[in-house]
Parts: sequence; C-alpha cells; structure tokens
Amino acid sequence: MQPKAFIFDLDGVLTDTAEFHYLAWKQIGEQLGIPVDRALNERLKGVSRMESLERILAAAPRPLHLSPGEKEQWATQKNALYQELIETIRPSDRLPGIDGLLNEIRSANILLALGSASRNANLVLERLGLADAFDYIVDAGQIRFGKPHPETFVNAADHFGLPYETCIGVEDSAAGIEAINAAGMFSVGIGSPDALSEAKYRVADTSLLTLGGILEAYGIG
Ligand code: B16
Ligand code: MG
Repeated sequence: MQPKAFIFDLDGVLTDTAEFHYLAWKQIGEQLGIPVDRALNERLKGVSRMESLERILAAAPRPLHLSPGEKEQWATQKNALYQELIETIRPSDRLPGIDGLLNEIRSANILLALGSASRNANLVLERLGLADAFDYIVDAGQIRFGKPHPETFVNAADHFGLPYETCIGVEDSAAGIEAINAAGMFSVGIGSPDALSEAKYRVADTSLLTLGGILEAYGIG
C-alpha cells in the first residue's frame, strides 16, 4: 500500500541546525562548568529545550542545584545564542537530497507534515524558503509530551485523519525514531547505525534519501 503522509523532523533532517543547537549548548555548558561533547549532544537531539538542559545538568561532574527560575534563565540564554546562530541560514542550507525528496513526495500526491520539537521551527523554515512546503506543521508549543513520546507524530496523522501505519516519519535522533516506532509508523533514520539502530530504514546522510529507496523498504518497492 502507498503511504499517505511523510512527517519530517526539522533539525538535522532538512538542515544542519543540529550543529547550532550543539554549539549553543556547548557554550552554556562551559558557563555551567559541564563539558558538552558530541556523545552527550547525541542524547539532546530531538528532545525539548528544557529536557536538554536537564540532561546536561545530569551530566555535571559535581551536582548543580538550580531553581526552576534559574533553569528558565539558562534555557532562555541558550535560545538567544541559538537564534544568533540561525540568522545565517539561507535556502542553500537545505541539506543535500532534501529538495529532490520533497519534490518526489509531492509528485506522488503524498501529504507532507513537519514534526519538529523546536519552537523555532517556523523561523528556520522561513529562512530555508520552505514555509509553504508542508501541508501541516506540528506546533511544538501545543505538544504535551515530547519525543520519544509519540505525540508529535500522532498529532500530524490525526490532523490528516490518517491511520498511523500509513505514515512515514523521517528523523535524525534516537528519541525521534523511538517516537515514530511508538506511534506505529514506519521510521526512516538519517545518521549512524549506533545512534539509530531502531530505525526501520536508515541512510548515513540525506544525500542518500530517495522516495524509491524508502518505499521499497516500506514494502511496496
Ligand atoms: P528549540 P527537531 C529539536 O528539533 C532539536 O533536535 C533539539 O536539539 C532541540 O532541543 C529541540 O528541537 C527544541 O528546540 O529550543 O528551538 O525549541 O530535531 O525535533 O526538529
Ligand atoms: Mg532532529
């Protein structure tokens, strides 16, 4: 059966904002005395801003006890750093293969949704020139349970009124793949096998994504 919708993650899938999130958290970590390396960063991908801060605090060499207000301040500071970094984003920053894949999906009359955990998603989409590319954009501010909970992906499928097994989710994070699988959808992972071992189909980077490759794995090849 042909899938009815694709639900795309944003950061790390459409563009390399995952790197900007990393650089911003690294700076916050330095100020807090907590080293944020790429291994820790892998566990921040796909999870909300506050949950990311909690995971960084949990990695502190010496326990740090911050009040809710202090946590808010650090999260706000991280977002300010992140927003400075994303000012440079241009349409040419769409990752390789993304334009082709979006066009193929559109030509096959399959619906397109964006399922990002980021409250900056609309800003980034605009900078990428992709503000009108999606039939539906999940509002991260309306999601109660972030990835790895399936709510983000379920929200998009419910908006379209589609059975979950007819939807395909595309993600670069372990939390996102877990969320797609938990929703009963077909998961496409972009990245290393270590981080994305649970993905139903995986490619090393976006340049290797084709609709044919995904559909073959999905089962109609
Ligand atoms: P913001 P995605 C996620 O976006 C990022 O992967 C994650 O690192 C970030 O903490 C989260 O968005 C929240 O982002 O601070 O901009 O609201 O990968 O789900 O598109
Ligand atoms: Mg992501």
